[in-house]
Amino acid sequence: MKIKCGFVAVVGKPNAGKSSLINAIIGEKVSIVSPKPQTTRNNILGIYNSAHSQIVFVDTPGINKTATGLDKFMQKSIKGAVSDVNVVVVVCDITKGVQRTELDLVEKYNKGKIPVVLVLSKIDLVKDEVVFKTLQDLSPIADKCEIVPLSSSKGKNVDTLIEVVEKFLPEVDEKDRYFDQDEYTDKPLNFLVAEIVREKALYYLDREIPHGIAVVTQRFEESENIIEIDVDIVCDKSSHKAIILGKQGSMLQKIGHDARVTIQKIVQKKVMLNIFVKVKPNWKNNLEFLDSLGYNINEL
Ligand SMILES: Nc1nc2c(ncn2[C@@H]2O[C@H](COP(=O)(O)OP(=O)(O)OP(=O)(O)O)[C@@H](O)[C@H]2O)c(=O)[nH]1
Ligand SMILES: [Mg+2]
Repeated sequence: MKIKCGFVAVVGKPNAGKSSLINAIIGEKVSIVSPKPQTTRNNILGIYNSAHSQIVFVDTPGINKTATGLDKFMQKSIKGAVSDVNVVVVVCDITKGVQRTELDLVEKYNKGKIPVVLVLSKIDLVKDEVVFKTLQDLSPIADKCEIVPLSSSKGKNVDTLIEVVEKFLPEVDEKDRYFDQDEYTDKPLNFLVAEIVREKALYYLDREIPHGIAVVTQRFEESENIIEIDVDIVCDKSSHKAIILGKQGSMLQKIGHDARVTIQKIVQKKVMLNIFVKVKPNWKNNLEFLDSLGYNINEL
């Protein structure tokens, strides 16, 4: 039997709702989400499987121009994601409106003959009139892309996006699908665990601190009834370490508690989570350390 099968890059500004959209499509937590921009740091695959299709969505970091080794890795990841895909989905937060960045992306991929879908995200936050008006304003580019307004939080119109994307995908023999049908991401559980700790840290910490941390899983031991996990939160300065720990360890306790609850839901097992905070000055420019985190610019 033939199925529709292909790769779809999901790109857009930081905080546009890319990772939320991929989680809504897959129905599992594949990629972490936070109210702060620059949450996603590397390309993460979310694999959508249905009876008649397999669509591999590539979540990417938000488009941004800054200069540390990590930032360069993140921006190169986006370029890597859009080379060789069947479709590009450009996500635009409708509450911010469609701006130059999104229009330029549509133009660029349209010229490169890659089908483009412009997603207007977070429509649950605006009145219907705003959606109509935005669609009207986009009529000059309507021949260059498909436009899908949707809400990942409410699951509204997410199925429409899947239908639109499937139209552009090639038909292949079902035995030629890229991944087994029960796979839904390319990342191992210990990566997701570290990301969930980073998600909770992003939620609780302020200013530059959440963006100045990396989280690494050091130990992941599963026995019949329990999973024991050790993770390091690595930060730039000892003053940051003090804030991450909080008064008598209260901040770390909150991060650890929330992370454990989320991880337990995913693994369906009791979890013992130990978090250690370590200082590694200027780690964002330490290529060896970035490499150990999986942020290897040479592999893109
Ligand atoms: N109300 C509402 N909020 C949403 C929706 N989609 C995403 N959000 C919120 O928008 C914020 C950013 O979402 P993310 O999915 O992390 O955005 P992103 O584009 O992946 O961001 P980066 O990884 O930083 O580039 C989070 O607070 C989400 O909860 C939606 O459909 N409705
Ligand atoms: Mg993201």
